[in-house]
This record gives sequence, C-alpha cells and structure tokens, in this order.
Amino acid sequence: MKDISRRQFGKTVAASAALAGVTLPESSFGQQPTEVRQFPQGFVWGCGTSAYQIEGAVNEGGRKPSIWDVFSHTPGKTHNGDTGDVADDSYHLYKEDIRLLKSLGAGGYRFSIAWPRIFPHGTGQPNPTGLDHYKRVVDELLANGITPYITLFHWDLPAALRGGWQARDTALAFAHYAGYVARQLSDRVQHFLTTNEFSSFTDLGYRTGQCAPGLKLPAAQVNQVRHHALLAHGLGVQSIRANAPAAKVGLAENPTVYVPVIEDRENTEAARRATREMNAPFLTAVLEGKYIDAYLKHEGANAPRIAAGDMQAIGSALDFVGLNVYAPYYVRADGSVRADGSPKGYAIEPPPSSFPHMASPWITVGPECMYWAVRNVCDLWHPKAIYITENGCSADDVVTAAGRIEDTDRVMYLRNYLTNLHRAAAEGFPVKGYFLWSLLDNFEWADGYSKRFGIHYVDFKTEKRTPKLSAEWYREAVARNAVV
Ligand code: GBH
Repeated sequence: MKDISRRQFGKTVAASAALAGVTLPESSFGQQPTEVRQFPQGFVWGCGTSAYQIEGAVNEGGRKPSIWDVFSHTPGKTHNGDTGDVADDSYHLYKEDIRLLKSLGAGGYRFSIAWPRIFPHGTGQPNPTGLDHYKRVVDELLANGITPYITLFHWDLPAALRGGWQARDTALAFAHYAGYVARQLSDRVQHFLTTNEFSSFTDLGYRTGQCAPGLKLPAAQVNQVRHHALLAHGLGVQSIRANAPAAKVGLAENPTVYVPVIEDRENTEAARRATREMNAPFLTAVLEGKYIDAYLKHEGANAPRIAAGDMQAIGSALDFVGLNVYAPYYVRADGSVRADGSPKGYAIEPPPSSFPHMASPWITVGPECMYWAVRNVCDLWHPKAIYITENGCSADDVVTAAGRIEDTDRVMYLRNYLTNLHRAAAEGFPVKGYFLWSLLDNFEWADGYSKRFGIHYVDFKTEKRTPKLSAEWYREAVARNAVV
C-alpha cells in the first residue's frame, strides 16, 4: 500500500470487485448514482408519533383524563414534573405536521388515537367530537397522498376504567372501542394496529412503576395484567375484523432482540431460542397462541389464569407484525441447563460499560439488531409481512447560532440501522415498511421533555418546528428508496 498511489489502489479494488461480479456505485457527482442499498419497490417510508406524546389539548373536544394525565400530574413521577398537557399541540397543529411529512416525501404516518377522546369514560357512549378530530387528520393525510397507520392503544388508558389493566373488563372495553373506531374509519383507513409494546404498559406500569399507573405489584398480579393486555389485543383483532372486514390488522411490539455474538450456526440458533423464550409472555404468545412450557414452568403458581377461548383470541391470525427496534442484546450458545435439569443452551451477555449508547442510556448502538429482529421473528414465526413500526434515537440536539440542528449522531444511528434493515430485505424477508420514531420531539413519558427523539426540533415555548439534519437526510433516503 505504501508505494502505490491512492488512485492505483482504487483501480485495483475496482478491478478485483469487477472480477468478483460486484458493481461498485457510481461516484461521479451530478449523475444518478447506481443504488447499491435500494429497498424493494413499494417499500413504505414513514414516521411515527403517539397521541399523548404530541397532541396536548387534554381538556378539549370532550376528552377525559387518561392514566398518563393522572400519573404525570403526580409529583415525582416524570422528569421535572413534565406533563402532556400541551406537548406539541399537534391537536391544533396537525396540518403543519402533515406538511412536514409531505416535505419528507413520506408515504405513511403511524399515529395513535386517544381512547379517552373516543370513549371519555373508557366505555359506554362514544364521543363524536373526538372521532371527528381523527377524521380530519386522516382526510388531511389522504389529501397529501400519505397512508395512515393507526395505533389504537399507545398507553393512554381512560382513567375511568376501574382497575386499569388489572381488570379483565378492560380487555372487553378495548375490543369495543377498537371495533367502533374500525367501523367508523374503515372507509378511509386500511391499517390498524391494536396495541403498542405490551411490556411497556404492563411491566413498566404495574411491576417497576416507571410508567402509568406506577404500581409495583407482585408477580402473579403482573402476569394477570400481561394476560389482560394480550387478551385486549386478541379480542381487538376479532372486533376490528368483524367491523371492517377489509382492514389489515397487526400490532406494534418491542420484543427483546437477540443478536448472536458470532454469526455462526450455534450462536444463531441460541439467539433464536432466546428470542422465543425471553418474549414468551408477549410476542411468542401472540404468534403461537399459547404460553410456552418454559414460561409456565418458570412462573409456577404465579402463572396467569386463563379463561376458555382466551388463547384462541390471543393467537388470532395477523396481516402483519410491527416491530419497534432500538437496542441489541447479545447471546452466545453454551451448555447451560435450567433448575429442573432441562437444557437451556444460551447465555445473555450484559453490555460492557464502554458499550456506546445514545442520549438515553438504554439505547445502546448495535445496528445489527435491526437485521436480527427481522430474521429471528421470521425464522420462528413466518409472519406474512413485517413493518418496522419504530426505530430512532434520542440525541443531545443543540440549536446553532445559525438556527440549525446538526444531529450527525442521529444520522449515523439511522444510517447504520437502515443498512441492516436493507440486509434483511435483500435476503428476502418480507419487510414492507419503516416508520422512523419520531416525526417530532415530544413528551417522552417518564423522561418528560428531557429526551428528544424527533427529526424535527420542537421549541416547546413557541411550538416552532425546525427540520434537523436528520430530516434532510431522511428526505434523501425516502426519495432514493435507499440507504444514503
Ligand atoms: C417506545 O418505547 C415507545 O413506543 C414510544 O412511545 C417512545 O417514545 C419511544 O419508544 C422512545 O422511548 O430506563 O433502562 O429502565 C420504548 C420503550 C423505553 C422501554 C425506555 C424501556 C426504560 C428503560 N422503552 N424504557 S430504562
């Protein structure tokens, strides 16, 4: 390398690549480059948000409180006592937000409907004013050529529902609400997602207390809460299908993603097994229609109580599986056994303290988890279609003197995760679309406004939106249907 010039070296690389049958990208500027990391035709590029995180207007249009209103107004529960009272004021500024989507060239928008706007008391009489708002949002999207993907439950449970997810009736109330919305909107909306991230609104809400309603219940009760959440999803699927037969129905889940420490057969199998077993209370149960033995054995007397027909509902066939992907867990194959002597065969490696992460410590940067999320789920359960319903990161965004936000770290994160999604698509896994989290900086739950996930910067004093570098970058990726 020492005595050959860079140019000669470049030629040598090009020549050997040509011999190997590889086409190198055109690097001459001003010409249409040969895309080497292009996504399949029809791939949906979008952004995601959720109601309580962006809407504000919590007392308007007949809305009544959700458990997140109660929780965020309880001292000590969120960073700085922040609440979603105003948030991005997207309830009023939705047209502006749809303009931002349009200017990205987005083909899809994943947003959620606030259950307490539709059924302010959780159940009973629907509130037509609430629904009208979402009809306007949907119509504005359609007028701009953007396909709506509606999440029916993104954690803002009506506070009036007694017992919250501890009550089995809440699952029935959800099915009623989901069916009602599907029937009302199915003339203009095709894609419905039941729930967002089971573990976040069950375990974090009822076991660790980090999320609403902030309880710390014993294992048996937590398992029952989890079961009711799955049941809500399952009955919800049935109810949507009954009310909107042409709808495509799925959910958004954040299974823990296992990456083999080395990509060989043994470790790859270990990652697959870990995926199935460690997600047993949630995605595994939904896609297999049962709780696997390892989970039931492990929980013993604390296992959930299941009524006749529950598992059938929970296992209802889906049109697509949505995956929220942020961070990896690394797994290696080993000869481990369980307490009862049966083979386990894998070990999960905790991240060393030097493992890089984004502004949120839990977002360790392991781009290959995007590929393995898709591959593990497809190898285990063969879903018809996969969407990445969330991927993105928090970053310490700074507004420069010139008024710009140069979030090169977020661009780095997105580029590398998308490179791995491209790998999954190129290998033939049925990846249909990608929703970047998030369109806007917003109310980041217990972290309040201290963590920014948007590709548009929001000044929460003025509600002014400013595209970050990452928005410019995403626009280019969308335009070229490729990793750029
Ligand atoms: C998703 O949740 C949500 O769907 C979305 O609403 C949210 O804004 C987005 O991701 C970004 O967070 O502090 O180590 O105990 C992600 C769910 C959030 C679950 C962080 C675990 C606490 C980790 N995760 N949470 S830790």
